[in-house]
Amino acid sequence: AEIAPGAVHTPDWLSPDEQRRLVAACRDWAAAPAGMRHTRLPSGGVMSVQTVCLGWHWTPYRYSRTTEDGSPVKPLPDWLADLGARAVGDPAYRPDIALVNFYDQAAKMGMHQDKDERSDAPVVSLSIGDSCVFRFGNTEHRNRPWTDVELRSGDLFVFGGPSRFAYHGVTKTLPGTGDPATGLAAGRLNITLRVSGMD
Ligand code: MD3
Ligand code: FE
Repeated sequence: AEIAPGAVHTPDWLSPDEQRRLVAACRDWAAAPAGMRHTRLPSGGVMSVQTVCLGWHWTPYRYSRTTEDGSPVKPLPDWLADLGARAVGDPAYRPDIALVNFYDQAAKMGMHQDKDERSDAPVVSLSIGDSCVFRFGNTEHRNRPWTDVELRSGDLFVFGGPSRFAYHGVTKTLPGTGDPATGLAAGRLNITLRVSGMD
């Protein structure tokens, strides 16, 4: 379903097997060094979401090849870039950044734009575990109009064209809605694939 020009939601895109494989991979990626942590904000606060980055490390508001403590960022495996190419239906799409977000039952993400990439290539989003309420806004400001969409385990979202720089966020997760058979007993995982536009 196209919820806005360039914003395409494909429910149930990942097979149960692919979801299990991704959960297992996320467990490896979450391990130190360069593992999962609450991103520290310039304000002094920390994000409620926990994140591990592959390819390039994101801190507000730039990408680098090393984490805060100087550890090298984990590589983005070819099989994950291939999955991204399949998601957008273009073998030439080669993401070199993956951000893996983990939401516990209290985590949310405020309305923001993703502008730190130097590319307007699409962003691919994959969701696993508990469902969430995803808020898709407009390109002007973080306020209305927006559309709330429930994202469930296995769902794919591609944000390209005019939707690439739209404000978006996660207002809440819906605890207990995930299937433990994915290997995730609780919480929500979101994997976004992006093109950095950097060498
Ligand atoms: C629309 N993640 O990591 S995924 C993020 O569920 C982020 O963890 C949310 O927003 C999550 O930056 C939302 C959907 C998403 C991701 C990136 C986008 C929508 C987007 C970039 C541009 C436009
Ligand atoms: Fe985002």
